[in-house]
Amino acid sequence: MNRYEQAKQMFAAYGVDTDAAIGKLAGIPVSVHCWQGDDVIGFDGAGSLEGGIQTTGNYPGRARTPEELMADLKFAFSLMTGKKRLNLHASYAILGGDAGKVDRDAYRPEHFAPWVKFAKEIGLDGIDFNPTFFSHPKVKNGLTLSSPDEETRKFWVRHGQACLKISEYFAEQFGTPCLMNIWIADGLKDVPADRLTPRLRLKQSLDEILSAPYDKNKVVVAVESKVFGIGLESYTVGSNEFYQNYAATRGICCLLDNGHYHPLEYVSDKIPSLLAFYDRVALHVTRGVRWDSDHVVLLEDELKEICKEIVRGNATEKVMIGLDYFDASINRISAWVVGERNMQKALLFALLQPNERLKAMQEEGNFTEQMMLQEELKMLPYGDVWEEYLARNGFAGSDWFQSVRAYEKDVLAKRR
Ligand code: RNT
Ligand code: ZN
Repeated sequence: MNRYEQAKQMFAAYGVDTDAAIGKLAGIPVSVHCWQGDDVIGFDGAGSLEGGIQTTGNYPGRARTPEELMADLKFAFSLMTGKKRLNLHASYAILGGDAGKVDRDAYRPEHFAPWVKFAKEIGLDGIDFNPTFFSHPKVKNGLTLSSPDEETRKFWVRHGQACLKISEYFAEQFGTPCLMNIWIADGLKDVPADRLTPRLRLKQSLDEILSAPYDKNKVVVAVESKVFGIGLESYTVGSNEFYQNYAATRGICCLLDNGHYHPLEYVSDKIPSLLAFYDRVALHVTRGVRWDSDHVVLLEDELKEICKEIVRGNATEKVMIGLDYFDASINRISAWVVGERNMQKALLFALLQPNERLKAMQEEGNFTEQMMLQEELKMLPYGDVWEEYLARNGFAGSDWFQSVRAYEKDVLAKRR
């Protein structure tokens, strides 16, 4: 009996079907962020990353052009497992002859056509999208949609509307809904004199964006809250309460980024809270170290807990999983692959729990056995099931890191 057959029996003893788990895992889409490859700079002219977020490190090989980023993504995707989507930001527009002429408030689907072609060529499930409300000269005093300057505010409203059209285009091209996630950095460094007025303006701006016609079956709009940003420590206009109420009253959804809450608040607990009210919940899976640092996703307890909530809440089709991290201090391809594989590993871990049995114990108040079982389960041979999953998906015995090293030597190191 090989290791997988043995593992299969061990899990079966707990009532867990490993074959079913492997099959299910392959069908859960994960949206991979393009911005790990170029340190969140994009191609529409930004010289540096602004908006309270930061990449640190200067490991060689940052992608500087669409061609380089696509080549890196293609390679990284070839090493990732499972059903994958591409998550793009508006700042990754490929403007061609429109460069310097067309601003973000007038981007059109055609500026993203090369991305569609690329994603189709490598067999992705679809593209998700994010308007880019940062790293741009029209961010005024750190504000966009909540700006008191009407011209500024209107510019960013038009940007949001333009992005709805582009999102719809992505959905049509792939036949899968496109998640359009709105995150703005708007906030203040120091103690505000007025916390309400900017929020009222944000509410108005979002209403104006959503008043543009779009097909709700094609575009799923989400809003992403945050606690603070660098240089914006005292006040964030788009807070958790603001967006949750906004989403609930407007029939859109919330995006939870697990780097965006106070250290003892857990996204694993927020997911089921929202599932009690919403058809969909979107995620940015990241890893904050001390702050919203966007370190590479590791296989940690909270990630497993997040996945358990998705799986045992029967919500693999309701929770839209996206990754959001950017580390410039290590090989960026490796960063992409390690994080994506950890997402998959955590999902597999959750799929391999005897969830119904554990739930029944909780319902019966059988907490003694529930604790015992949860702890016993931690030592089962998950790795053997993971290896089988890899083998069934064409990764048998592959030393993926070897090829990353070779790519670094042949491609990345030559970018100076
Ligand atoms: C910032 C948010 C946001 C960005 C990306 C680039 O704190 O997490 O989602 O990381 O949009
Ligand atoms: Zn995020």
